[in-house]
Amino acid sequence: MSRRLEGRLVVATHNAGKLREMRELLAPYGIGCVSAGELNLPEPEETGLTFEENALIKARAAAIATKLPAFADDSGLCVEALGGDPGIYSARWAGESKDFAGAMAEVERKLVAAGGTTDAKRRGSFVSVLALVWPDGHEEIFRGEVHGQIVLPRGTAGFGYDPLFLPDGHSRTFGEMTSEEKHGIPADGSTALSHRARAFQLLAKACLA
Ligand code: ITT
Repeated sequence: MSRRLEGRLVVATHNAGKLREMRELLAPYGIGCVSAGELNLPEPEETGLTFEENALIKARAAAIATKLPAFADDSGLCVEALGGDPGIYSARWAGESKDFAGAMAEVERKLVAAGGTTDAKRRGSFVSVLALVWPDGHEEIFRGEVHGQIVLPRGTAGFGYDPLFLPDGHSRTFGEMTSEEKHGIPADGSTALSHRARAFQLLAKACLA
């Protein structure tokens, strides 16, 4: 049974790009939020083997530390020809220095080595799993995905791997889109574009409606 979210919330992330998107998604619902980064909460080790496990690890740690409901995203880029890599390791491929130009070059190098020379062999998806955890232990989890092509990086908008991802049905990469195009929630109730916005639509229907 889903539970309605009210009052104040901790967004359990240390990633500024994600935080910006999550704040934009939450704003219309009048939910105030503070981030784990702003509260200087320690980053829990992401020891899970799935997006779901890691999202729960982050949300549980923040809910316990703050006694507030906590909202975490675990997300990543999954490249079919690489067996789903970098997947849950997407942030780790960029290293301590968060070198996403280097991580995107690594994806391209490995993809070419794996035979990714035609459109059909350059398929991939972005995945976002959102976990909501209340201090009393109640938990909810939502998953969103968007499929598309892995292309040579284009554009400077967004964050992380946005420049190399061309969503199906579009001619511009996430790195070339405005934030409204990438993760805006359509007013007519149709499905949003990005993985995170799609997961958020499910969360909003269950816990914010
Ligand atoms: P937190 O755990 O503190 O939230 P993180 O960056 O470590 O931050 P993840 O472990 O979930 O987060 O790693 C997800 C990585 O996948 C992220 O760093 C990006 O590089 C990439 N990613 C996820 N969503 C993305 C998006 O919408 N656009 C581009 N890259 C994205």
